[in-house]
This record gives sequence, structure tokens and C-alpha cells, in this order.
Amino acid sequence: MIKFPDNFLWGSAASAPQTEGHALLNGKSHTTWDKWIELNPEKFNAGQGPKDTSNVYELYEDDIKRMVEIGMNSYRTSISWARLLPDGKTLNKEAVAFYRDYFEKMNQAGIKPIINLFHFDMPWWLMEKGGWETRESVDAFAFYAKTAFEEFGDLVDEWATFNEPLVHIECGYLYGFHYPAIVDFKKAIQVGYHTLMAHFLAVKAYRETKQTGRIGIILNVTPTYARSEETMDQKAKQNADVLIIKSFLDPCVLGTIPAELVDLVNEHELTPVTEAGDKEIIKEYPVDFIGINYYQPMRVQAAENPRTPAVTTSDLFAHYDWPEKRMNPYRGWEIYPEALYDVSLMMKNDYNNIPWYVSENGMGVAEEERFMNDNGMIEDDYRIEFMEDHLEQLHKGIEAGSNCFGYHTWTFVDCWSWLNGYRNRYGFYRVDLDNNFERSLKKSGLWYKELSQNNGFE
Ligand code: BGP
Repeated sequence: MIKFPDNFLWGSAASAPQTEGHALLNGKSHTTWDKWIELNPEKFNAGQGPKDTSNVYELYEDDIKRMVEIGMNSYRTSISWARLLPDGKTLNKEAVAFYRDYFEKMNQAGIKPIINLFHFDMPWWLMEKGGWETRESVDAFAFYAKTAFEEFGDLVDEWATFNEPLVHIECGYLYGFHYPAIVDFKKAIQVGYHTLMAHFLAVKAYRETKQTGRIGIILNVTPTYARSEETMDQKAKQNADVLIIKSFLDPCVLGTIPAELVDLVNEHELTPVTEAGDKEIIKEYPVDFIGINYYQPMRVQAAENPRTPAVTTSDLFAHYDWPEKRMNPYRGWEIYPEALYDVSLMMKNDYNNIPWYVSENGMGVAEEERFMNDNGMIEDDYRIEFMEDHLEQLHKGIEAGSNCFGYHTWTFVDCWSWLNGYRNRYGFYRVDLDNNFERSLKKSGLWYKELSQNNGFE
């Protein structure tokens, strides 16, 4: 029997823009996603967007009962900045009432809310001024964070500042997947720096408002594995580690921007604009915990045609197709549970054994209806196997002394996804879009209940 530590958090994660719905109702203003999809519906699965999610805005009370039903004791979601402060300054009373009731009901049901402040959903009014490219965004975010702590600090004692900050940086400024969809490495680094400072000013606001809980950040730590021991491949791995792992983990936990990162951006003429006093703030406000989202590893090799200065990350490292890989046949993405053991040891050995938890792990499946049995239940044995394999490795890491306090899956109820709409499903509950967002339990939900009740599995 594999047993997890006492009080282990069992739950799921989601985000406001992917679940709430009511995207332009009840006082909420546009986010970049609302606006981008409205302007380019053809790019987005018939215009499907944050308005077409699982309608949590109306259904949260029943959803909380469903969380209890499958043995969850915690749940992570986010607050929508554009809902709470539609113009960045004025408090939307309806949003306060909604979130207060939502979080209060979770607490009453024994579901610990872990509340994140930013999940890729930049308010449009701020994006029009340049979004994270501007220093103004840092102060605007700090004000939003402080407002959230003051309005909900009595109901929430686990906070996160950002979910996967690397994603809005890379996808918006290097890969063309998120708005503004440009390729500009220098801007990407500046956006990254402002995001980092926004995180720090939010942590500072948390300490200054004398909150009694904990604050952290959720990072997509994608462990890297080099193709070979050769110097070129090892150098590529080092570049990938610095940009993907250390860029946020080092300052947030250790209080310093890694010297290798400073050297790399200087060498490639990407040095961002900073302000006096930033360094001191970075030193002074470490996080209390880290959330790690893990889906797949990154296999790296030397960049094929490196340029100096680098124009994008592929000048610094390239992806390598590992021949022995096990794949998720229903979505793509490599399945490599062993990485969770490696991450556990990294957190223990390189990051002061700081408390951390798996804040997202899960298996997306396209056309999941094909696994529905005659009673209408999706028999997702592949998902159960995926999670058990990952939990086994995580357990090994905990046994080795890593300070992991929970395991959250992506996700609880199938939800809308940024680039794929509703194609890839991840939930313990299926959502029926043709039938008023009706939820139905999948087999994995029953398994999760047993897992959390036993605090482990055979
Ligand atoms: C993570 C994000 C989530 C979610 C998930 C699944 O990176 O934090 O918001 O979308 O990935 O990815 P996808 O929806 O692209 O399958």
C-alpha cells in the first residue's frame, strides 16, 4: 500500500476564465481572451471562448457538493482581475459577493480554497496600454492583489500570485499562441521581468496587510533531459534549465536572479529595464510554498542553427525526439512519470526543501465520448493508470524526504481550454455542452474518492 503524509491535499485545479462563464456579465470587463476571440472567431473553434465554459458562475454550489462527492479536500481556482476591478480601480460589488459566497461555501464543505490571482487573463484596458510590457502593469497588479487579500483574506489562507507565468511570456511574445502573438525576444524578457516584479509586489502586499496564511506561485516546471553528455547538448540543457526552471524558481524561493540568466540575457542583448530597489524586494519577499504543474518532460539537444544574438529560444536549445517515449495516444504529449521523482529531489536539494505540491497533473483526451459505457459513464481507465503512475513516483520522492503536501489534478469538471476549446477533456466529471452544462461522473472520479479516503492506494 502506498500511503501519503497526513493532511495531504487531494483536489483539482481550474481557473476563472476557463470555468466561470458570464464573461461579459455581472460587471466584468473584457480580458484579452474575450477581445481576441470576439475579433477573430474563426481562429477559435467557432468563437468558443471564456463565455462558453462550464458555467461555474451559476453552478458553483452544486459543484462544491460534487467535490465532496469524489473525496476532494481542496480546490484551486483563480479570481478574475477584470471581474473584481473592471477598470483596474473600482471594486465590483457583485464580484465580491460572488467570490465571497463561493469561497465560504467551499470552507463550509471542508474544501480548502487555494486562490490564484492571474491565469493568463490580462484585462483588456491594461493590454491596450501594453500589458506586461509596461511597468504600470506591475503597480496595477499589486493594487489588484492587495484588494483581493483585503476582500477575501478572511476566507482564503492559501494564495498564489501567478499560474505558469512562463506561458503568457512565451506564448504571447515568442510562439504566437496568446495575444499579442508577436515574436520579440527582447519584449519577452521585459514582460518576464515585469511579471516577476508583479509577483514580488503582490507578496509584499500580502506581508504588509498582515495576512495569516501562506502565499506562493504556481510554475510549470518541465524537467529537461539532454540528448547526450556532449558539451553542445549539455549547454542546451543548461540554457533550457535557466530559462524554464530557474528563471522564476530561483528568485521566488532563493531571493536571487540566477547569474547564468543575467549572463545569458546580456550576451544576447536582451537586458530588461529595471528599477532601483527591485533587487532588494526580490531578496526580501520569498514565497511560502511552490505549486508545480507537471504534464510532460522536455527533451533537449543543441540548437540546430544557433544565432547570436538569439531571436527566439530555439537559438538556445532545440527539442529532441526521444525514441523510447511513451505517448498519450488520445492527445499527444509524452508520458514520463519518473520526472515527478526528479522534481521532488530538485525541490529538496536545490530549493531548501521548501513546501510544494503538485498543482496540476492530468491526461487530456480528445473525443472522450468513445469511452462511454451503456450507462453513460466514461470509463477512463487510461486516466487512472496515468495518475497512479505519477503518484507512485511522487510517493518515492516524498519517501526520499521531499516536502510535498498535495496532489491536484487538472481538472475537476471538463473545461474550456485556450487553444483547443473543448477538444481535450481532463475532468473527473464530463460536461455536456449540448445539455445545459450537465455534469456526469467519470470512472476516475470514483477512483479518486477511494484514493483520498485511503490517503493512498494498493
Ligand atoms: C496548463 C494550464 C491550464 C490548462 C492545462 C491543460 O498549462 O495551466 O490552464 O489549460 O495546461 O492544457 P490544454 O488545455 O492545452 O490541454
